[in-house]
Amino acid sequence: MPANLPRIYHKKESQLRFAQSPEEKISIVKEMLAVMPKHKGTDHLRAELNTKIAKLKKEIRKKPKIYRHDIYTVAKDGIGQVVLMGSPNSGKSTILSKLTNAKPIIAPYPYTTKRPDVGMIEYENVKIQLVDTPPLYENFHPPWLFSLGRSSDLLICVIDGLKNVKDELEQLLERLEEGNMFLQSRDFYKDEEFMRKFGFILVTRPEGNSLSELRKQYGERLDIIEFSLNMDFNLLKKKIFETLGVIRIYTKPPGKEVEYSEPVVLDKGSTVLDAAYEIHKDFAERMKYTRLWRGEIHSRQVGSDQVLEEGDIVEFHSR
Ligand SMILES: Nc1nc2c(ncn2[C@@H]2O[C@H](COP(=O)(O)OP(=O)(O)OP(=O)(O)O)[C@@H](O)[C@H]2O)c(=O)[nH]1
Ligand SMILES: [Mg+2]
Repeated sequence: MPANLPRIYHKKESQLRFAQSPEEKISIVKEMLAVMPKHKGTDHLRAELNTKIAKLKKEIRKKPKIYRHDIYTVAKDGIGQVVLMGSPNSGKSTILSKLTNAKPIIAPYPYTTKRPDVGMIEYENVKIQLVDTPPLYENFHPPWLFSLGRSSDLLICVIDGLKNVKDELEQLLERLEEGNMFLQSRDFYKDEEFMRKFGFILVTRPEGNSLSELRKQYGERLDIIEFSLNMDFNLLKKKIFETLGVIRIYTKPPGKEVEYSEPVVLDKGSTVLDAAYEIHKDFAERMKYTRLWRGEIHSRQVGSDQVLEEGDIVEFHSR
């Protein structure tokens, strides 16, 4: 019997390849187990993953105690976790305070933020989690900070426009590579050596600095956006939503109205089956057939492998 694993499982599996600490690996394997359907075809894989967890736990027990608690994790919330990273005093906490209701400490001197601060971006009918982090600088690469970056859904790197932006960006990208991350836009080529991290660059206080040279050099790989205190923050929120690479679909219980206030958020390219899994694992397993409404097209019955688009309405019929 084939395992028939959902898309989210494969996404986690590729994350596991780049994980560095055993703690991070355990948390990814646990997520893989949580999304795995329960049937005979997955019994073997389930056992394998449980053995893997046991081995990793053994590895942790062997490590000196001091490292064990050296990890700050941020539980994901909303439709995606966006992490701000960058050098000291670049404006990360300022960005968090402008896009969300969070009140982080902002100060005109570096090394202000000591641990992750979290806020929620409200954009149309969705909420996106934004995480501010301590600065990333030479000789300070706590494993938990890289781990947070890797597990994020989107990485925004912040550059201080008062400094030499080219040097700043170069150093930042190098540091990310030390953490196994390659920052790029969604449509850039696939790099196999590092984990592809989708995101963009925000340059704060860009007034005195021309970004045209920077864009010439990095523009194909990365979007470079100017941040200023009087910009239209809604445009920035839109950019964040769009770079998350998700679609919103709506469900319609049979015989009832569409639930527009509660979109189901899926990765682009997701199918009807992925949508059912997102709602509930058992639900996906009981699915009989699905009707789809798209734009002007009247409803039609579709298979579980139908790829969904932004704004689709689905009506699941279960056994
Ligand atoms: N004018 C202006 N000032 C900014 C901007 N972004 C940040 N600042 C100022 O720069 C200083 C540092 O900002 P923070 O938001 O604390 O920077 P940070 O990156 O969180 O700093 P660390 O937590 O130390 O890494 C503060 O005095 C901010 O008011 C900006 O876009 N324009
Ligand atoms: Mg800060």
